[in-house]
Amino acid sequence: MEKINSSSSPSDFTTFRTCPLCEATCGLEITYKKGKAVSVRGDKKDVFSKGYLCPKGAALAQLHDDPDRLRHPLIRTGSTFREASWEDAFEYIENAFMSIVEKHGRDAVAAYLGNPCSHMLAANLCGPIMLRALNSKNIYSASTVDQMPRHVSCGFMFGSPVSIPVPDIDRSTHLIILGANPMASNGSIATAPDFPGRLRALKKRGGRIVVIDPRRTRTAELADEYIAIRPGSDIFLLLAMANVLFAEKKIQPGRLAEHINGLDAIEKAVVDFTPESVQNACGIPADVIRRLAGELAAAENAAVYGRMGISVNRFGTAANWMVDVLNILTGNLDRPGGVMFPLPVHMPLETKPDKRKWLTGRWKSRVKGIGEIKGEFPIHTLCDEIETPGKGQIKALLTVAGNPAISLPNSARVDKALAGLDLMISVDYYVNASTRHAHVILPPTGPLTTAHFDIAFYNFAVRNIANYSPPDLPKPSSEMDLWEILYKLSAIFKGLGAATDISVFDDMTIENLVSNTAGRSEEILTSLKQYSGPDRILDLMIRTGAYGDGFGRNPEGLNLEKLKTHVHGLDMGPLKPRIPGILNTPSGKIELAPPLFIKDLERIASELIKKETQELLLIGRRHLRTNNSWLANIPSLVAGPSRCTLQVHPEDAARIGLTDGGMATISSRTGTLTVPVEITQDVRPGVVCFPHGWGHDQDGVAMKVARKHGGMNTNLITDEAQFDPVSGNSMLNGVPVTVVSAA
Ligand SMILES: Nc1nc2c(c(=O)[nH]1)N[C@H]1C(S)=C(S)[C@@H](COP(=O)(O)OP(=O)(O)OC[C@H]3O[C@@H](n4cnc5c(=O)[nH]c(N)nc54)[C@H](O)[C@@H]3O)O[C@H]1N2
Ligand SMILES: Nc1nc2c(c(=O)[nH]1)N[C@H]1C(S)=C(S)[C@@H](COP(=O)(O)OP(=O)(O)OC[C@H]3O[C@@H](n4cnc5c(=O)[nH]c(N)nc54)[C@H](O)[C@@H]3O)O[C@H]1N2
Ligand code: SF4
Ligand SMILES: [Mo]
Repeated sequence: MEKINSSSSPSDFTTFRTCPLCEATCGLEITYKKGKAVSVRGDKKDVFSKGYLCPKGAALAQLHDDPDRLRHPLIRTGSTFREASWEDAFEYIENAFMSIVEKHGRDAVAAYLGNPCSHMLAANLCGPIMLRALNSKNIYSASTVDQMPRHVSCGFMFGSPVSIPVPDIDRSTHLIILGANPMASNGSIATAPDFPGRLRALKKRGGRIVVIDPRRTRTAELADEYIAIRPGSDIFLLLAMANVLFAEKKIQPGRLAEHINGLDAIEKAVVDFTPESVQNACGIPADVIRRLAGELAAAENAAVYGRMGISVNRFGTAANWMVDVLNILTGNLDRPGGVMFPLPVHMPLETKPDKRKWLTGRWKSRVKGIGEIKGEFPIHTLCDEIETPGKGQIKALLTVAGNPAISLPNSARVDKALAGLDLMISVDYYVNASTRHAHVILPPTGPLTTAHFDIAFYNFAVRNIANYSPPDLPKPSSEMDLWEILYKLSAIFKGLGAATDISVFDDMTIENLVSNTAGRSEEILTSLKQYSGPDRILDLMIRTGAYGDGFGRNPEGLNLEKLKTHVHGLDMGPLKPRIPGILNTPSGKIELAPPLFIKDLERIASELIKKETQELLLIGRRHLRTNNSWLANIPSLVAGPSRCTLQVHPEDAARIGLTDGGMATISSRTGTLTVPVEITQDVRPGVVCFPHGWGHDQDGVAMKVARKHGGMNTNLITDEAQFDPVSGNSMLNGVPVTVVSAA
């Protein structure tokens, strides 16, 4: 069932698999000739994406066959690398790791998990096992330059940082989008292949879309109304909308009324945030704010959806919190067409309330005493921990699928810190700006020779969907799958040794996982025997999950074997209400007014009275043909004119003396960049916009195409000292900058 042979030759065939490159999980139809992928199209029969694909998905075969994508481990020799065997690479790591741990302890070894970790089956399921084996406090990830505010707001409100409601866009009649540009990003924390098509369908149904963004994006162009907001000020708008709902007696939580705590506290908290008091701060007139609130309350159903743009600033948690408060006050949480909680096949039906409050700050970072969030430290303090001598100083760093030297704020500092490490181990496809500093690079096998299942993103899908893709091609014997690499590292970190047999470690792992299955562990282990690695964990999760066969208890139920027969995916239908079952707070209710968030309002209110400055505020932008910093080596994705332009409003350009196509120097506390200028009405006056993920021409980067299209790295001017203290999330948008002409 997995492959359809299209001719008599066994090496000519067609496969259907899920694209691993973004959150949209599109189905691909890949044609192979002589065992090589020759075309990638959208799979018309895919139950979720129905044939949609974007230029990145179409380039998946180019990525797989990219000659610069590493096929062998590399070990540093002076300023270059030599190809090494896997045995040599792991032995090197074991020796270096052990010597650092003996001298400096476990916290001296840090890990950074990059964005693709959330896309990969092996990273999702075997990554946590490796981190437990590492047993270091110094864990970091791309989450704190991204969605950590969303986790924190949901953790406190619903009791679990991964219980995140998503906009039910296929049934919505009113959608307010703040700080998201799904026309370019294809959607985020809202898995919806063909997001553009779904938005058009919403309009066709007579629905209304409002986009709130400092830049008139393609999503804004498609919307019924576009509102240009001042960067970083969504919290003021959202508080004022809540204020209006109370003032105009439009609170209507409906069936949620019996499931919420803190309604009075919210009313009190927002009372001073009148539309008049916030209009200057957010740049939106009071009457527009009133109308937005009124329309939201009046809609038959509605979803307020906020993403990157409201998260990566100093009030990210508060803004994510208020988004859900508005959804709750208008009765739109957990109802069709509002925002709903998905129930994927690998999750259990009921979260078992353990009655313990979800907490942050359970332990603190060494240098600045920054609290842990969701088991990790905010990335803004990584360099503090690498640079500051003393017991527990980071001496070694493991990166898995991350490019911190380009993706993190104040990249110049990050780059220097990486260069000074005693040991850097990188699990990555490329020698790029970050991994060029590694002592060992371990490349996992490519995207077409590994299995795929979206553990993370089916949690956020706008329908309950499951789709498993086996490897299209056999993995070459000289390559290792990501899970095998992670288990080898786990064995080393646990002190079991680099020579540990992966299958032995794999058996140990699964035995551990089933050890608490009430007397059935032998029987369960036997039924899981046909699989290994992440597939085996996935089968266990599916069978004990909401739709699972319960290892015989529900014979009609699902298991991996059955799922595999659905080559175009399995659609369990639209989202269903999940409250109260999903709530995991000690009260068993939704906490509308967590004390930590209420307290944060003091800080937020104090910003309201600050006087306006003349500084310009820098925001970022994504392009359909990019994926953060890492697909720039694919020719079809970088073709055409450079996308690294500084967008400036004509009024600002005239005042500063900039010309379209001329050069400007942009500077901040952390650095200076000279960049080409693009004058456009699309950005709000007072805002300049530059994309992230560029700057690939450093010494040692072994990506020929990316080097030619190098571009400039905007994170040389973003500032790690600016962050949201509640979630630790960095501020990447709304960065104050000075721009002058470089003519
Ligand atoms: N093509 C492509 N797709 C991607 C990615 C990519 O790099 N390229 N990256 C993936 C990743 S890792 C992520 S996290 C997602 C992100 O997915 P989205 O959140 O949809 O991503 P962005 O396109 O960055 O949209 C953020 C929007 O917020 C706006 N904005 C900036 N500051 C503010 C503000 O203060 N308030 C408001 N209201 N808006 C603001 C920006 O102008 C921008 O339009 O995309 C994913 N998909
Ligand atoms: N200024 C600014 N900065 C930003 C953002 C922004 O909007 N503006 N966005 C932020 C966001 S949302 C994110 S998520 C981060 C992303 O930050 P990172 O996750 O650090 O960076 P990526 O560019 O996604 O780099 C991914 C790395 O993983 C490797 N890789 C890709 N696929 C695989 C795989 O299957 N296996 C392995 N082992 N390696 C793989 C690639 O070669 C690359 O080195 O950037 C953040 N930085
Ligand atoms: S939208 Fe995302 S999942 Fe779909 S083809 Fe493009 S990169 Fe792949
Ligand atoms: Mo991200």
